Amino acid sequence: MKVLVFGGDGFCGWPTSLHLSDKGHEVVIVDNLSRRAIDSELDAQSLTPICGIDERLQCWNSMAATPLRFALLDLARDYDGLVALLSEEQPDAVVHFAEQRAAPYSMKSAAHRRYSVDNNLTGTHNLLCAVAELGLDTHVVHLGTMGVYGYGAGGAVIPEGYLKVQVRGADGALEEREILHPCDPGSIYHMTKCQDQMFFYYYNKNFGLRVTDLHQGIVWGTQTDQTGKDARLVNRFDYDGDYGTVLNRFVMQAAVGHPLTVHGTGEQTRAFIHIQDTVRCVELALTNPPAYGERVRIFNQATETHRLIDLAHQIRALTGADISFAANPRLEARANTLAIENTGLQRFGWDPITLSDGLLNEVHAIARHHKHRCDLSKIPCASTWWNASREEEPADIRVA
Ligand code: NAD
Ligand code: USQ
Repeated sequence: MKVLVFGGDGFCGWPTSLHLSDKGHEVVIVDNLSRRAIDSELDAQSLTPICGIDERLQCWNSMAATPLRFALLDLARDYDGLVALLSEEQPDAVVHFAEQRAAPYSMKSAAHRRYSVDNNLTGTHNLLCAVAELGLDTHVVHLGTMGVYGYGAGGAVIPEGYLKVQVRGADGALEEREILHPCDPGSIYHMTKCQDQMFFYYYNKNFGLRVTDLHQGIVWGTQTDQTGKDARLVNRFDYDGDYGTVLNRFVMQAAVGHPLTVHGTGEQTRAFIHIQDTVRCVELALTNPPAYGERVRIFNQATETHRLIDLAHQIRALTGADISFAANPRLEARANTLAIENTGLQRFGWDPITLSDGLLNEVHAIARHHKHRCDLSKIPCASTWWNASREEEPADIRVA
């Protein structure tokens, strides 16, 4: 299969590109390297020393049966370039990772909110519009987020994208319908993912595009079978207050002797998935495309849910780290329950990796190995989600 991986230089996109290439697919990475530019803007580097894209490709291609190719392209700004690329390559599928993905970054300032919206929404729309304009038979696989549902279902199991509801028909009788699950975004970033869904719905309905939307939980871990093959292939490990995600941050904080930074009570519950499973799930989505005429296919790409405080205790038990509680810079419920359905991808053969599989030790070892690269000043989360000019932190939002 020929696959274009948009955002293939990023944390999820790079290991996915290597995995697909390893499986014999023809892969072209398409990226504008904006994530590397944001590293410079924030003066924050990956904990692992990632190589430039040329060196990455050279290294992989020296050992791969099918060479990886690269196209430098801004999905949101270069529509003509995109049309030319798709027309030239005629891919069987595209994987769309190419969005600004950090919720705190999207909440830093008006400029960051506008950039996140412009980049994510225009990028997604350009991709769909170009596939439709060219009349391509290309399956679009998109990385969405569990955060589109919000975290306030109060223990009701979150289905895979569609919710069964009852409406009263013209004859007064109750009829069952399935609707897109209501959205409840917490950040501007999450809002862009909610709006992406409407683009998918429209292009699927009006142009017959085949789309799979993978609502992914928080990804943890760094290395996959392929990125571990050579130091030049190492995946990125974000730990800073904007891009670092909670579980990797806790493990890395333990490695550098920093107290684990729990926001608020730590009773927030979130969904998680290991990076090795990200790459497997994307492959399963690609090799099991929706049929023509099928509505947008949505899977919850998440393995398990945990309360943050329980994760912190688990890491303390593993490493002896201290736990600190900071005022929550975000506007989110102090505590929530989260139950999710995730059988869709398992039906295609996904056997999920869980926290109990021992991979936390591997992440800790990687963090310890590179801890000399950590800039402790980058650890605090400085992006507040409420109006900082107000004197007091707002009251907690809806508690599930
Ligand atoms: P990342 O920031 O590491 O990678 C995104 C890549 O896309 C970067 O290489 C960036 O340069 C590129 N990109 C961004 N805008 C672009 C544009 N306009 N044109 C071309 N390239 C562009 O992010 P990630 O962690 O790899 O996440 C990838 C996707 O998965 C995102 O859409 C994100 O929302 C989703 N996701 C990530 C997580 C997670 O925990 N990391 C969890 C759920 C969903
Ligand atoms: N948190 C802490 N301490 C920290 C960092 C975060 O307690 O040091 C808390 C946050 O307040 C929040 C939770 O941990 O309650 C999750 O934060 P996060 O930064 O790990 O994850 P999030 O902002 O939700 O975003 C990440 C990815 C995003 C993806 C999302 C999946 O960056 O791309 O969409 O996870 S999900 O959370 O399922 O929506």
